[in-house]
Amino acid sequence: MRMVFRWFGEGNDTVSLDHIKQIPGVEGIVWALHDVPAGDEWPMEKIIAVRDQAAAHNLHIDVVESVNVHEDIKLGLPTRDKYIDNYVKTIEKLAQVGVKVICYNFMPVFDWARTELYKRLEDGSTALFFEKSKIHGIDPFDLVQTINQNSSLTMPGWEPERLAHLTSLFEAYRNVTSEDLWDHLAYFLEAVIPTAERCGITMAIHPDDPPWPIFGLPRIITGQDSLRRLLSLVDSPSNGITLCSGSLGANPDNDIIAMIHEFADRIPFAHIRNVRVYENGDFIETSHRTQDGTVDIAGIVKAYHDTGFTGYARPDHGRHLWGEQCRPGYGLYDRAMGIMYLWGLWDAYQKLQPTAEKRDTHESIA
Ligand code: DNO
Ligand code: MN
Repeated sequence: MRMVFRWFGEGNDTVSLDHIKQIPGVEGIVWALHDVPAGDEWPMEKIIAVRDQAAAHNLHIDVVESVNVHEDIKLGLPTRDKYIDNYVKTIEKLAQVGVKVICYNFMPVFDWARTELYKRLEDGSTALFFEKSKIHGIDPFDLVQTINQNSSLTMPGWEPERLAHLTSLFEAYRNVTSEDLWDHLAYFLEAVIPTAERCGITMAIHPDDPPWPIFGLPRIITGQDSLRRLLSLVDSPSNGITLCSGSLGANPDNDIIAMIHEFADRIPFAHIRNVRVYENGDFIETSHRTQDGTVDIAGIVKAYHDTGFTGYARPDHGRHLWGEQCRPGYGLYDRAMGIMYLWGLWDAYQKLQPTAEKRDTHESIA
């Protein structure tokens, strides 16, 4: 398990590379050019700037999260080909600086969706929260109108400046079924995977978060069956998965341990975090510790250990602690503690039963 840490870039993150460097066992950053719009080709000089910043701290840039997919690709519009072209060029450039894994997602319109960013937990910390009733059964067109009339209803991702655009996006998705979305994903992967394979890069899809359709928009990467289908779209080692325990764990029917065993050789990147799912389907993000949520993090780390996982892993979202002002979900403290919990589990499993990875290291030393 190779530990990495998400970093949003100079001036765009409250956590510094100096901080990251001090977390035990972190060897690289998970990064992206957050100021480049989805669909554009990434400029080489900006890529090199991040590489140099990381290198100055002895951190690698092997994992990119995310090169975002333009909506026209997800919608299957004729204009998609030029955005796919740009995507292919970006893959080639990232390969030139040594990138190994590109995380992406195929969620229409929204990335992760939550109803509250700072929900108070019993311990006084705050965390991202999803209240099902606030989202389900709501017609997106009504919602846009309601938000337009009452700005206090604004939710993350629903900032007023996005709203005009949102209405037309919802309009565009009106007749896009989940089968259409699968077709568009297959078209995208058929176009980009050969380049990724030639460049030694693995594309790693992030599951939908939460893993079910919202606002009438289709969502397709939701569990074990859909991950199996994803892998079958293009049969290549470069067509892989970012297995996110928190996203998938929001649906208690998802057996993440079974997924790790089934897809072991196709998971180049693991997101490991916990959530607490309530009986009514609401969920809140918690500390990484197994007992604090409803996802069996200890069992998940054991599954990675038992399958000889040699990929990259990062703690995912964390709570906001000790008054830290940070990007929602991306503070320093809880993610750093999360890493120590993951290492604690990993090291204990390694001591009890060394995996292939450890045996390899021993052999190469001998
Ligand atoms: C949620 C997070 C996501 C993730 C993107 C990947 O679990 O990891 O925000 O970064 O969906 O594209
Ligand atoms: Mn994740």
